[in-house]
Amino acid sequence: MSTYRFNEDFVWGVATSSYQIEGAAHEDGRGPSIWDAFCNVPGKVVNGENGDVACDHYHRFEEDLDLMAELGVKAYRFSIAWPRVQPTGSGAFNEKGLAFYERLVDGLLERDIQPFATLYHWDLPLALQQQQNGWESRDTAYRFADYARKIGSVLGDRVASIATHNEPWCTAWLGNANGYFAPGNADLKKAAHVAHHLLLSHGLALQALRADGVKAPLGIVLNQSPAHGATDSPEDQAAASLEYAKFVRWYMDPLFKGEYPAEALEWYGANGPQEVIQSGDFDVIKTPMDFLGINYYTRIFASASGEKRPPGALGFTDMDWEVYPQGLTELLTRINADYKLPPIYITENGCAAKDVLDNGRVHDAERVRFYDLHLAALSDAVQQGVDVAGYFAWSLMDNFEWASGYDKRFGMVYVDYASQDRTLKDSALWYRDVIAQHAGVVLAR
Ligand code: IFM
Repeated sequence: MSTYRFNEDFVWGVATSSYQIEGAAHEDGRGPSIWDAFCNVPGKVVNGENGDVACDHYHRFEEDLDLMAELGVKAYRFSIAWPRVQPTGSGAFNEKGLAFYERLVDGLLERDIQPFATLYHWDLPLALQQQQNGWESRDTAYRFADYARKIGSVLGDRVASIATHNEPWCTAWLGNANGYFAPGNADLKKAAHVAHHLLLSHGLALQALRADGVKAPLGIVLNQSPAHGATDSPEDQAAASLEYAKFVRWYMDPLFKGEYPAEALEWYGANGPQEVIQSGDFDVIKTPMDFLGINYYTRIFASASGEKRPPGALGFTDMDWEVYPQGLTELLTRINADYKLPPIYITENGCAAKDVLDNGRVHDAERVRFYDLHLAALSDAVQQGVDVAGYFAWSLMDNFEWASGYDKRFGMVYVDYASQDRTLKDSALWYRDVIAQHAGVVLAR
C-alpha cells in the first residue's frame, strides 16, 4: 500500500449527480430533462434503462447522508437538477424542488459535511432543447445564469462551493459530436457551438453570482487526461498533442487565457465555434475562479496509424478504461506549469468493477487498489508543488451510469436496485479508515 502526504485541512469527499441517483423523475413538479427523453430512444441506453427511480435518493437522502456520516467524509459533491427547480428552464421556479435541496444541504451541515454543489451535471430542462435546441442557442447561456442566481439566492450562504458545469466536454462532445449522450446529436459544428455556449454560461453565472454577493467559492469541473502517443514518431506525438488540445486545452485555454488553442481550431476548420463567438465573450469566459475541479479517470492514447492501445501494466476497469494513476501526477504538474490556477479539487476519481454482493459483503479489492494508487499519485503532485485542496471519490454509491445504464458499478456503496438496500463495499470501509487515520501529515499503509 502507498504513502500519502496531504495537509490537515485536506477535504475528503464523495460525489454523485442528480440524474444518476435521485429518481422521483415525475414527482413534486420536476420537469422532464433531455436525459428522460434520451433514455426513451431505443438503443441509446443499455437495457433501455433510465433514471426514473435510480437510487431513489430523493426519498432516501437522509439514509444516504447517514452513510456519508458513517464513512466520516468531510464533504459531499452533488448536483442540482435544473428541471427539478425550474421545470422548463425559464420562468417560474418550483418551490418543492428548491425545498429538496435545502433539506439536503441542511442535512449535510447538521452532520458536519460540507456541501459542494454543481449546477449542471447534464440534465438540461427538455423544454430548452425542444424550444431552442438547448446549448446550441446563446439564449440558453442566459437562462443558465438566471437559474444560477436563483440557486445562489437560496443556497449561496450555506454551500461550501458552487461549480457551474460538470465536464462540459461530455455535454459538447458525447452529446453533440457523436450522439452517445443526450441530446444525441452527431454534428461537429453543433458540438463546437455548444462548447462555446457552455463556457459563456459559466462566465455569465460567475459574474451574476458575484454581483449578487454570493460568498461561496465559485468554479467549474473539467474532465482531463494527459495524452500519449503510441510511439515517439512525430506523427504519433502530433496526434497526442491534438487530442490534448481538443480534450483539455479546448476548455482550459479559454478559461485561463481567453482564447481557443490554435492547433484545435485548425482541426475544426469550418466546423469550429467562429460563427457564435461574439465580441467580449472571452472576457466573460475568463472571469477569475476560486477553484478548479478536475475529474480524472485514465489517459488518452493517440496513434496516427490507428495502432491499438497496448495492455496497460495495471489493466483496465470494467469501463475498459486503462488504469493509469501516474497520469494524474503528469496532468496536474503540466496544467500547473501551463496556467495560473486557483486551488484544485479532484472532484471525481474512481472505477467501475464487476462487484458481487456475497453474504452482505462486497470484496472490491481492485477498487481499493485503484483509489490507493490514485491517492499516491495525487500526493506526488502535491509534493511537486500543485495546490490540491481535496479529493472526491466517484462515487458514493452505484448509480445510473448514463448510456451504460445500471450495468456499470462505480460506488463505494453497493445498491441492490430491487430492494434499494445499501451495503458498504470493502472500498467504503477502506476509505473510512483512510479518512480516520489521516492525521494530517503522513499516512503509511
Ligand atoms: O458517472 C460519470 C459522471 O457522471 C461524470 N464523470 C464520469 C463518471 C463515470 O463515467
